[in-house]
Amino acid sequence: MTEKASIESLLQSFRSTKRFLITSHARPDGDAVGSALALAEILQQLGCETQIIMSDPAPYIYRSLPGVETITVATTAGDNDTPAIILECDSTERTGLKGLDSRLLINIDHHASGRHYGTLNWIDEHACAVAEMVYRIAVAAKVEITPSMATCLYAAILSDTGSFTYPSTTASTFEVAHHLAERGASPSLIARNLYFTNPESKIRLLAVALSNMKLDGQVAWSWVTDAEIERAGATAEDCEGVVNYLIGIAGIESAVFLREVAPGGEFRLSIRSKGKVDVAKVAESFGGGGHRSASGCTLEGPLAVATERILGQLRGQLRMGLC
Ligand SMILES: [Mn+2]
Repeated sequence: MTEKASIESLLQSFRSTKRFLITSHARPDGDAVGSALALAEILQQLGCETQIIMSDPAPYIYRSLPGVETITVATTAGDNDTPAIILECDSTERTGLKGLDSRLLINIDHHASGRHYGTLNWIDEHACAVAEMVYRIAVAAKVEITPSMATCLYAAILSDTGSFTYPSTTASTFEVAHHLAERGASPSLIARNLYFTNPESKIRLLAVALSNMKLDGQVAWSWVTDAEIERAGATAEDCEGVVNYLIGIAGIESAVFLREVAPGGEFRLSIRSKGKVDVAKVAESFGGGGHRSASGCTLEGPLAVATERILGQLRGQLRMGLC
């Protein structure tokens, strides 16, 4: 289906439905939170009632986004008759919410790993963020792009493009950003809220993670244990973005950061690539997903085993590419 046809069928559904549940993945990122908030506003302008439910709260740095207080944190999706719009998830399980499967599902995603599990599906892996797709819906629906909507969408795009640095950043990304800035998004204020309001615990945890760093050839990796997270007074959320420091090293092509989820148990992995390695494929081979240059998955511990498994895959991919 073309983009125009996909958006048209979404708009038909939006116009004929009174109430929507909006959700996104567990441990929501800036794109998940910003896009959900902006989409809720679009739907409200179209006369729909909306409820945003997520299985985890919005990360600290996104708590200044307008409307963030309307997000309900719960483990079940509530009323079975309410159609659900699921943003950037390749399955209903990814939401962390129970009770989604027996209702009308609208799936909007920009991941290469996206699957057509919904009643309606719009997957555009070329979109720099799901927020870009939500923006296109707003334009097609001819709703007013308010300053709060513009702020949420701009923050989502800024974070999901790595501050306009990932390969997904194109001229059209800047066109969208340009329009959002015209509609009331403040680039400097949003950047301040995203990058200069970190909790102290996040920087303390970063110090631990960087002291654990190892380099081998073109691969960098690091980890934090459950005990180290606790000692730093940090949370799982404080681990977001650590991997970007590792991939920032000259000569490194691929980086991985492992966070212990439970003592001796599982590790949550964030994987990055500068382009030679397709880390979406690597994550998928372990049941995860994401983009070519940024992905994630979960591996069983202990740490040495999880590390060897992921490094084996990354080294294998680098060898295959004869890099
Ligand atoms: Mn995204």
